[in-house]
Amino acid sequence: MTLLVTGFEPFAGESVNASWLAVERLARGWDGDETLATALLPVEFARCGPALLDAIDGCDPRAIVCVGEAGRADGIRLERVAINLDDARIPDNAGARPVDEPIDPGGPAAYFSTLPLRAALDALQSAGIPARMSESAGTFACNHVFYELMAALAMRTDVVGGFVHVPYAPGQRGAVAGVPTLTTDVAAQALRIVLGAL
Ligand code: PCA
Repeated sequence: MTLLVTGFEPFAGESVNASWLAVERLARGWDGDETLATALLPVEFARCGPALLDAIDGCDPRAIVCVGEAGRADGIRLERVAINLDDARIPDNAGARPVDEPIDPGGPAAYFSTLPLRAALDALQSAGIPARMSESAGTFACNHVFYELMAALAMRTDVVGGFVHVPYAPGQRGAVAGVPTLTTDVAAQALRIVLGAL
């Protein structure tokens, strides 16, 4: 069986994205029984969903965990709900800045994650990793991908999926004094734990 984990390209003037650093680190140290597939998604409203769907088609996973960076998050955020809304505070990497736009005008208002989030949270906390449930993945590209993921899985009972936000990695531009960070090693360990809860 295959597990698909995705991360994002850098955005907002950063040269790296903590989510992709963590996914790369996870993949490098992977020794699980299942095959781990990874994909790097563009921070572009128009292209991130199709890129995710291509990756899913390419590896036929039984579970999909999309990972994004949430600067200023103080720990791992297990996203519970994707909402049908694009509302960008800054332009994406292609210069698009949708405001107050539905992702799918005919779609439901929201979808819930189908990952075992409670088990994942308990395991993260037992491992001493700062983590919490989150009721909003925002209204930028991460929520957009999360919504498109859950829409694609809505008719499938054989595949689970969801979204996890990680804080900045140390050394990122946005990680100025007072902003919490999580090392890439710990973020990768957190992703391993989330996969272990499946
Ligand atoms: N974080 C952004 C988009 C890409 C990423 O890593 C977000 O939270 O929407």
